[in-house]
Amino acid sequence: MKLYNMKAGMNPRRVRIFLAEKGVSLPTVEIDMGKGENATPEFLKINPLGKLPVLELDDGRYLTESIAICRYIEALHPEPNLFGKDPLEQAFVEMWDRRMEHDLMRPMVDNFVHSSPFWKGRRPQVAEVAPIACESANAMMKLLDGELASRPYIAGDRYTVADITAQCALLLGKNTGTPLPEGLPHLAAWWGRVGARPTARA
Ligand SMILES: N[C@@H](CCC(=O)N[C@@H](CS)C(=O)NCC(=O)O)C(=O)O
Repeated sequence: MKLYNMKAGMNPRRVRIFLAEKGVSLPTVEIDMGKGENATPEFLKINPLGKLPVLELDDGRYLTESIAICRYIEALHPEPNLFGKDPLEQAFVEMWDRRMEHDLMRPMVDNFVHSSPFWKGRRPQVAEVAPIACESANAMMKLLDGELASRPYIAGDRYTVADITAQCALLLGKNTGTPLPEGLPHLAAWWGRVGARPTARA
C-alpha cells in the first residue's frame, strides 16, 4: 500500500496520526497543492475530486476519504482500538466523530475557504459565510468544553478516532482564524492532553 499525502493538509494529518497511533508506517508520495499537483490529469485519475489523502491499495485501486482509510487500517491492525470495542462504544465514537467532522471541522474549513487569500481563484468565496462559520465553530467548541468537564476524551474515557478528528480540526482553526477561544478550560485541558501524545505531530 502507498499513501498519497499533503503535508500541511488537515485530512492527511488525520490519517497520519491514525497510522502513528497504530504504529504503522507506509511508503508515502508527497503531493504539493501549491504547485497544483493535486489537479494534474495524472492525479485526477487517482482521485477525480483532486483531494488528499488517498490510499493506493495493493490491487491497484485507490481508497479516498480519511475515515474510510482509517477504518480499513483499523480492520487490518485492530490494536490499539480507535473505533470502539463493543457496539455501544462504537456507536458513541461514530456519533462524536460525525459531530467533529460536520459541526466542528466543516465550519472551520468554511471560514478558511471564504476568508483567506489562499483560496482566491481556487474556490468561490462569499465573505458573509466566514463570520457565520466562525460562530458555528465557536458554538461547537463551547459545547465540547461542557462535555469535557465530565470525561477526558471526546467520545468517552479513552482516546479514539473522534479525538483525532477534533484535534486536526482545532489545529486548522488555530492557523486559519477560529482558534480555541479563551475561557474554555476543559477543552484547553483536552487540547493539552492530545497535544502531548507522541503521535500529535505525525
Ligand atoms: N472528505 C475528504 C476531504 C479531503 C480534503 O478536502 N483534503 C484537502 C486537504 S485537507 C484537499 O486535498 N484539498 C485540495 C482541494 O480542495 O483542492 C476526506 O475526509 O479525506
